Amino acid sequence: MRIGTTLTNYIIENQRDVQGATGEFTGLLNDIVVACKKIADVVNKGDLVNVLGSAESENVQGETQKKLDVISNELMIDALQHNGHIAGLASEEMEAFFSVPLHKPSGNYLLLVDPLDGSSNIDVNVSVGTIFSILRAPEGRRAIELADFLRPGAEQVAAGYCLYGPSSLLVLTTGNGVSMFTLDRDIGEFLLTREGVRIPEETREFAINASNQRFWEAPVQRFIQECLQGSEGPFGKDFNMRWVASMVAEVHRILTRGGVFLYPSDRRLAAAGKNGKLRLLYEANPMALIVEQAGGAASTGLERILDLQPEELHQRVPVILGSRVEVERLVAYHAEVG
Ligand code: P6P
Repeated sequence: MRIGTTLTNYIIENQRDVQGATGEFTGLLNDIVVACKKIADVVNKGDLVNVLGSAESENVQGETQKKLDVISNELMIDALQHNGHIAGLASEEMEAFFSVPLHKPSGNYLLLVDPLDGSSNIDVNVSVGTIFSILRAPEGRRAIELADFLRPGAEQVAAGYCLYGPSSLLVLTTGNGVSMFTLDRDIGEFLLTREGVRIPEETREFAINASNQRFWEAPVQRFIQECLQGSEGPFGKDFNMRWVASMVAEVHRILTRGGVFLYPSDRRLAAAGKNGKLRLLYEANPMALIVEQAGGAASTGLERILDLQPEELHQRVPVILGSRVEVERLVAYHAEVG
């Protein structure tokens, strides 16, 4: 596809990749893009429009919401709910899913979204992002049920993220590779800037919150120790470490130059009844699809993320993703301890 083409034209020209796609899929992506442009604008303005800081409320996870968490969620719902391209929507910021009323125009897709991931970074001006996952809605017009959202990530029709950084970038897969689009603010369009993105098979860079080291399980302890041993250790190469505390930024770095990202479960999280920190449906699954479509791998350490059968809307899952060689080594270490 011609570099510089708009995202809308790109989707229209690639619509055949989405099985059974009609103009509706293009319309859905356009709605998501409109929301991302609005989020990019308000994130970029920040203090100028008094949107930083706490919203003085908590989300379903019991985490304090930032004002921009709430605003981003509202922008996403407003862009999606009236246009008849979805039948339902689930969001990190809402305990229950949203179902389009039966008397309103409805579409053949379900959207699952983390409207603003990494928002703890927003007050310190570090990159944040929107993550989205698209499933096909059930056949026939009926009320949407929770089970309609609880589908393995391998069933995603498309997945993507929008990274609000030095550039605002939208990264998308519809199951036929990964493409990147950069927002041209002068014309208000996302333009194709990279296509056929591939993650290097091996890496010298790992990303993990090392302050949790004392809580990690043995396979993760072993892997990170061996990375730190560098060229004197079993990997025979020195490693670099990064931790942005914004999954979208970490995944984008990995798509760009390789790497392995870990947010494993640990004793601290397990004691709180949490199986990891990241959410399966609107963080791990979309990122796993993108990473696999770029030739990488994504696992819990024990299972391929895209194979998991979700049991709850906001369930958490350990995440290890990125360059295939290092992910597979971590999976092997987990297998050794059973
Ligand atoms: P920690 C952001 O809150 C997030 O969900 C991910 O984007 C990020 O990778 C992780 O949590 C950061 O977690 O424990 O380092 O703050």
